[in-house]
Amino acid sequence: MQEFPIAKPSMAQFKWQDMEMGMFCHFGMNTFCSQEWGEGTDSPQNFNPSSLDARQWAGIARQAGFKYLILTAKHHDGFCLWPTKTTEYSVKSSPWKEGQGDVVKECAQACREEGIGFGLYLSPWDRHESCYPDKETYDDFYAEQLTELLTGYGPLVEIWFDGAGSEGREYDWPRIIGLVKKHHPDAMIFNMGAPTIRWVGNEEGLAPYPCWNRASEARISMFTETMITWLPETPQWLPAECDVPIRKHHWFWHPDDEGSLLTLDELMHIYYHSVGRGANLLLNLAPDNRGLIPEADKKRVLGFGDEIRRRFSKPIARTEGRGNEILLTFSTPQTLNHSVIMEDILHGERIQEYTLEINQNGRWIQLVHGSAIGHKKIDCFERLETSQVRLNILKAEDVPLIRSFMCFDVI
Ligand code: FUL
Repeated sequence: MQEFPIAKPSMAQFKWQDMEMGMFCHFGMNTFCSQEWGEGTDSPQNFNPSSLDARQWAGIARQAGFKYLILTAKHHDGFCLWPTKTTEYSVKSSPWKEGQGDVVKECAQACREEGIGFGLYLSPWDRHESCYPDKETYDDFYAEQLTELLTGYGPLVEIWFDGAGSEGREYDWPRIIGLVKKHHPDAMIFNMGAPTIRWVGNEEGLAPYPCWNRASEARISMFTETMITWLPETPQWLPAECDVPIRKHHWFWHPDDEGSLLTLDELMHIYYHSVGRGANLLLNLAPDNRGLIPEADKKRVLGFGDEIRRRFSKPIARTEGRGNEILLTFSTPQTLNHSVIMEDILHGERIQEYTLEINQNGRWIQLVHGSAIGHKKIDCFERLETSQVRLNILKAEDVPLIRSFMCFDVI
C-alpha cells in the first residue's frame, strides 16, 4: 500500500501530452527591427508585413506533424499583434492593412481551418507600457489584455507565461490564473502562477533523463538561480515542454541568417531527447518580414516531419498489457534497432526501472536499462535480429500499465 496517492494527470494534461509536438511562432516588432529583445521604443510604423499569411504557418505546422501552434501576441517590447483597447502600441497604429488588421485573429482562424490547436504567449514583462513600474495599475492592464485574448479568439490549448525579465517582480497570479481557468479551464498554463505544464530548464529542446512528470522535479527560473514560487493549487502532475528555435539562439526572424538553421540530424537529436523522453516539443519557426515562414525553414521542418513518420509510422510489431513482463513475439525473425514504449499515464507514472532484452538462440541479451517511461520513451540500440523482445519492469510504484510497446527497424 502506498502512503501517498500517486500523482496523475488531469484529462486536459493527458490530451496535451498526447499532442507531443507544437510549433512556436515568434513574430512582432522585433521581426522588422532584426532584434530579439526590443526596448519598446520602435515605432509602430515599422510593422508592415507585405504578404502575411497565417494559413501558411498553420499549414506548415500541420503538415510537419505539429498538433498545436503558439503565437507571441505580445513579446517583451509590448507591441500587440491584436487591436487591443489597452494601448495604442499595437497593429492598430501600424501601416499594415491600414491599421485594420489582427494577426491573432488570422492565426486563430488558420489553426481552426487546419485542425490544430491554438495557444498564445503574452509576456508579463512589458518594456513599452508606462504603467509597468506601478504594480497595481499594470496588474489591471495585464488582466485586461489577457481577458481580450481569452474571450476574443475561440478555444485556446495553452497560455505561455514567460518569466524572462520578471525576476523579483510579483504579478497578480491568483487573478491571472483565475481568468484562464474561467474562460479556458482546459488550456495548459506554462510555468508561472499555478502552472499545469513546466519549462524543461533549457532552450535547446533537450529534456534530462529521467524527466519525471512530478511538480517537484523543476522549480528553477531560467535567468536566476532562485526558486519559482507557485500557487498552492499547482497540480502534483506537471509535465515538461521543451522550447527551442529552429534557428540557433534566434526566436525572431533576422535577415541573412539561414546559416543558423538546425540540420535535420540536430532536429532528430532534439526529437529523441524531448518527445523520446516523454516531454512535449515546442519548436519555434519565425515568420519573416513578409509575414511568411521562409522557404528554407519550411523545407527543413517538413523534412523533419517526414523523417519522424519514416522512422516511426510502421512498427514491426505492437502490443500492450499490464504486469512486470511484456513480450513482443514475431512469427519470423526480424531485425530491429528501436523501441517505443508508452505507459498508461492516466493512472500515474508507475514505472521506475526497466530493462529491454532480446532473445537470441534461447539467451536473453539486455539492450537497454532505463528508469522513467512515462508518456513515451524511445530507445535506440544496435541493429540485431530476433524473434522475441522482452520488456522487464524491475521497479514500479504500482502494477505497470503499458499503453503501447512497439519495435522498429530504422535504416
Ligand atoms: C525567453 C524570451 O526571453 C525569448 O525572447 C523567447 O521568447 C523565449 C521563448 O523565452 O524567455
